[in-house]
Amino acid sequence: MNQSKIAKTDNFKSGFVSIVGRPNVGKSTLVNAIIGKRVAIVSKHSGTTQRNVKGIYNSKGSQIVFIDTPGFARPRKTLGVRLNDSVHEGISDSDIVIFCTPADEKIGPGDKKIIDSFLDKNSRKKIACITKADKISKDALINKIVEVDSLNVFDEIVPVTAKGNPDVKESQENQNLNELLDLITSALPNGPKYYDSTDYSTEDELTFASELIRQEVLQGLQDELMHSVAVLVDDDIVKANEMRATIFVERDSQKGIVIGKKGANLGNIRRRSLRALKKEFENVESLNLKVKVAKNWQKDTKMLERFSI
Ligand SMILES: Nc1nc2c(ncn2[C@@H]2O[C@H](COP(=O)(O)OP(=O)(O)OP(=O)(O)O)[C@@H](O)[C@H]2O)c(=O)[nH]1
Ligand SMILES: [Mg+2]
Repeated sequence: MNQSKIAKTDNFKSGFVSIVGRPNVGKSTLVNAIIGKRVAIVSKHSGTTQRNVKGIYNSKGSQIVFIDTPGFARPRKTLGVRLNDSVHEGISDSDIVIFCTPADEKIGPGDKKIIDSFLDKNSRKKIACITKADKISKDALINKIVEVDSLNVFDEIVPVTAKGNPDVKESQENQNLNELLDLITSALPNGPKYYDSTDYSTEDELTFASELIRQEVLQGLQDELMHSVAVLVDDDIVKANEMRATIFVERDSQKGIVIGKKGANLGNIRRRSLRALKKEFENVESLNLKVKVAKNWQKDTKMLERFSI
């Protein structure tokens, strides 16, 4: 190996950064905006992310692996317990913890619970991101920074705005993401490339395709119902032109809602999903969607495993 190559490797920074926070605070949107691609799905509902999703940021001198975790909340079913376990796992696996809290909401007991879970891990650098900074005035943002600072927990506090779904043109622009990246990079140790520099996600194609469809199912649903939805793409078909997938719900009545009057809702989901899938998978030409009832799958460990949760 020549000298210059050794020197370069010596200066290379890399590591793992977990993104934690209550549900719906903008964790997945932040990761997508940093990576510049859709790594994790986003919705207006709490509880969208159901597993740790890794997004990989590659630059000349660094590789940062972001671990987007599910929103941490009081668990009501086995699903909720699993989601919280994923958050703890994400924290343990990381060099830096980014705690997200939205600009337009006060810090509450839900936030404190999450902070407690990484507080004892003194060796980790702790960054607070005040998300959705576009939602409040500059003056209000200063007060928010003071509120977060008074917790005496964080090494850095960064207000950020992250553009939402990469497919939707929204009025807000990304703000402070480069500053955040600089802070992270300077705090990371020298290390190896964990993944190939062309990788930006660790999700396999099947899971990614299922998630794209789930995002479209969630769009029109009420909050209560969204937790009951899971999607599985038939595994032998992902490389073929015709993709087939099943939407699972927990009860017959929910099946009716997802299908809609004369199948109208399912038709819309299918159309939107196909559009999203075609953008990511060149070969996909058609999508066949079925809706099935899997009674109480949120409490069923075997089903949760089947859905990779
Ligand atoms: N105005 C504004 N909205 C945002 C911003 N970031 C996220 N959002 C919106 O907040 C909602 C929740 O975003 P997600 O990224 O799904 O939140 P999350 O924390 O990953 O949620 P869970 O996966 O449920 O824990 C979506 O409707 C986003 O479009 C932002 O910077 N500004
Ligand atoms: Mg999320």
